Amino acid sequence: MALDAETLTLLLDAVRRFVADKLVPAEHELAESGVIPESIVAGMRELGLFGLSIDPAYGGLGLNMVEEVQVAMALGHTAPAFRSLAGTNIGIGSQAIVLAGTEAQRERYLPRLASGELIGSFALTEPDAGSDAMSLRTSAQRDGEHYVLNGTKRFITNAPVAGLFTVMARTRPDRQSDAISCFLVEAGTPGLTLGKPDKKMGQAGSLTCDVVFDNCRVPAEALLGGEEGNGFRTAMRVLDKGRLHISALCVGIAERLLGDAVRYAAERKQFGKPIAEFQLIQAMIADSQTDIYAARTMVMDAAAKRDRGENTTLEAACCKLFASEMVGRVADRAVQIHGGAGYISEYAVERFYRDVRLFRIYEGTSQIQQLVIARETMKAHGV
Ligand code: COS
Repeated sequence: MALDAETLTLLLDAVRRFVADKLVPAEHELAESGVIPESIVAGMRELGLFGLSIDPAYGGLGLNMVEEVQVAMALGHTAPAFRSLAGTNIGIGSQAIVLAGTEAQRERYLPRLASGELIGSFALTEPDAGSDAMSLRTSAQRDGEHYVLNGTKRFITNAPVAGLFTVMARTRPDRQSDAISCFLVEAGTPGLTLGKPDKKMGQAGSLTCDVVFDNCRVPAEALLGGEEGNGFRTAMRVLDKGRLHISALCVGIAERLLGDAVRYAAERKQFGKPIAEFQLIQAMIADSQTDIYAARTMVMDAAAKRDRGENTTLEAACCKLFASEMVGRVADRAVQIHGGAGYISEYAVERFYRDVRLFRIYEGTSQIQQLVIARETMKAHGV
């Protein structure tokens, strides 16, 4: 469902103001403490950020993809850990229920995910199943009116604060996509425990940890959609959307980094003039601006295609590959323009340089995006 133009403008203005007035000033403190203040979480709830992609019938804003990516770009202008808290509810933590849940599952979870009262978490990755998601070993065995889950999930975003886990588990041992099913497991279920929060290279405040299932018994109604065998395909569909959202976030962060670099270049004087007047600095500015324009255009095009109901597996992978690599290049140039200051944590570019490294890895590495793009391209050519 699309918002009218005026409502969308008001929403984007409100998000941009919230980012500039509340989040950017709190970035440094977040990096030091790793904790998002309650007042900021409350502000995010008030803006409706947790429910961006959830239908208004369940209390969300029901944005279409073109609208959602614009909000993600706006949120990219600050430390990505802020977006990450709402990010799982917007994307991988809610979309399996939106796409494939039963009406009872939607009614039970979507309103609380939309309000941010409940944090959702997507549990696919395992110690021995990363890029090869289909090799996951977590099992779910039917036992009367229950399933019993056993296995370990790794690097699960927002797991330390999640109230609900969307868990991909094997209901058959063979390597077929329909051997994998999806379960909605509530935090506090006996047999579900969490590992210690991971210490990461960047994105302090975005929490990840292991999720361990040890004879964790869930009612049969926890099976997503009430049907076994749809878990893998649902996960892939969820990732198609998630990859577009992450691409938009990369665009927003790159815009922020270029803004920081340009302002620094205008202030910093060497050889008697601002370094912005040197052509070698201008070349880096120009390359970053070109990169951002290309990525933004790709994301908007793919989002519009998705809104028209077309399959965007190929486009989402192209966007994720290009935008995540692009923001890495832009961050690198931003550090270079800052010179020695760019290596010092007082300047935001040092932190962003570490933060953006994750985008080339999670929700599918660059190499997995290349694989998907090549497969889809060959398919389109009948090969
Ligand atoms: N949408 C819907 N269905 C999809 C799909 C998509 N985007 N991609 C694959 N599928 C379906 C296929 O159609 C196939 O269905 P059938 O078994 O009914 O024919 C099934 O899923 C298996 O697909 P495929 O054969 O392509 O599986 P592979 O094991 O070869 O690999 C990749 C799939 C590599 C693309 C997948 O494992 C992947 O994306 N890995 C990265 C995982 C990831 O992003 N992890 C991040 C953690 S979550 S933050």
